[in-house]
Amino acid sequence: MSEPRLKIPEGWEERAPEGWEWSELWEAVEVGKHIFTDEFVRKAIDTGINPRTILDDGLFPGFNLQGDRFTEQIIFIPEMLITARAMKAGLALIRPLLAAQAEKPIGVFVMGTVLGDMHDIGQSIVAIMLENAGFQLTNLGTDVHPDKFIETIKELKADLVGFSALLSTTVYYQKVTIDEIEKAGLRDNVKILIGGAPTTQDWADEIGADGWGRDAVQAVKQAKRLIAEPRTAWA
Ligand code: B12
Repeated sequence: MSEPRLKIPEGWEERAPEGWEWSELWEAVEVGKHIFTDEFVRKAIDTGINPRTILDDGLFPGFNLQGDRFTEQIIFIPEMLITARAMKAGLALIRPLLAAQAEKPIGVFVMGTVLGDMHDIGQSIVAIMLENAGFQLTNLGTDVHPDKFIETIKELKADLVGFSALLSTTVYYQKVTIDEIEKAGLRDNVKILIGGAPTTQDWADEIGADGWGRDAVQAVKQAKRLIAEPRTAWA
């Protein structure tokens, strides 16, 4: 494969104020300058740029460029981690803005990345979008043991739970977690949504999940579908 290149979002100028430039942010995320990223995203928010635009046009280009390099083994874990830290600095500022736009709570959603898996950028974005769609969101983070999911589902009387997995090895723990929920006698109380790059609708069907989301938009669509479906009420 040829050397990965920065993919500039088409039409970004129309979504930004006159004279605005994202290139400094693209580079900051790429090289992992998280303090600069924080400052730049604050400036974008203060300027009134839509948070989704900041995410798509401002934060993703530099992140994706490094992601492609990581996949091609041009860079390795340390470089990818500092890029992820910068990305998360930006996400942390956007999250409350999107949550503030949310409608009244439509359901309790517990999100987490399954056991053995440290990837959390995608699930954080899904969580932010679900919050924005009106779900009351608890994010358990990464490397979540099935017992932790079960404990939290019970404690919060969750309506939905979401399992993210990015590795072809850890998708197996989506199945294990579903099996454990079943064994704990909670399977009829909670709807289960899965996602992550190596997952598919076929995999979701195979492991008995209730839904699968390719991306954050689909995740919200599926969550809204599932919240309307009948399930056993919590005692
Ligand atoms: C960033 C990254 C890392 C970072 C993670 C930092 C962090 N805080 O997340 C670090 C450097 C730690 C890392 C480590 C490793 N990684 Co990595 N990583 C990536 C990378 C570059 C980007 C992943 C990402 O964030 N994508 C962006 C988000 C937005 O996309 P997403 O996660 O797919 O999420 C979207 C959808 O999938 C969906 N979605 C996600 N979750 C959920 C959940 C639900 C419920 C729903 C409905 C939807 C949904 O919606 C999201 C938004 O659209 C990918 C390659 C790539 N370009 O994708 C490799 C990649 C995933 N990593 C890979 C590997 C191999 C590893 C390591 C094993 C490397 C190593 N040798 O140690 C370790 C594993 C560590 C571990 N135990 O988890 C491989 C996996 C291959 C495979 N199929 O198994 C990939 C594909 C790279 C590659 N081609 O080699 N990685």
